[in-house]
Amino acid sequence: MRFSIEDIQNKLRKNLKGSRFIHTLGVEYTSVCLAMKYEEDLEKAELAGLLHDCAKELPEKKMIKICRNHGEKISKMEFEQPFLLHGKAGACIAKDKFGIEDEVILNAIRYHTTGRPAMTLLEKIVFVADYIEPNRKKADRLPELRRLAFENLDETVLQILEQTLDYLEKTGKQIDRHTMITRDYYKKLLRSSE
Ligand code: DGI
Ligand code: FE
Ligand code: FE
Repeated sequence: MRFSIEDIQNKLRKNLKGSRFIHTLGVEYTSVCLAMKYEEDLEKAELAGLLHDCAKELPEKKMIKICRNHGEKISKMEFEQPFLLHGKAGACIAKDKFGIEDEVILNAIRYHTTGRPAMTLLEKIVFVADYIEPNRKKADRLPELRRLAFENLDETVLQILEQTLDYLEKTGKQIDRHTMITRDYYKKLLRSSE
């Protein structure tokens, strides 16, 4: 069963707290804007943006259970910090509850927190939209990153990863190796000639 965008919005409106729902809509339309710029399928971008955080508010135990039931690998780090699983769990829910079968959409949801090396265009769009959407207020250099996102998507991915790692280091948070591996990949891709 495929749901319309409006059906999905209505379900999420009921299930997410207000600020999370507003963020979700921000990622939805920012993903569509980036899809226009980079010629990605608009509907895929809209669905991926809309559903990217659909598992974010589930109890941690439930996230682990959903991932287990779907055969998703759970690393030691993800066991210790289950919020890192909300992308994987979100992809499972998008499939089961919202009828999304397209792996390109599911992967954009799955990898939106840490990213991964050689992301697809849709993965990069959702990763960047999540960070720059207009309701985000706290990150540094947002005006600059918002402009850059429409000029050079890979460079924006790299700068977001560097800024995120900087923040995690400064606040003493544990760093998932995938965040680092993704940063290293984009650094090599973009800075290797320097
Ligand atoms: O779900 P959102 O808050 O909209 O955004 P998100 O899924 O990108 O999650 C953002 C948070 O994830 C942000 O506070 C940084 C954090 N994060 C990203 N990579 C790592 C990480 N947190 C830890 N502990 N380790 C990581 O490697
Ligand atoms: Fe998220
Ligand atoms: Fe988000």
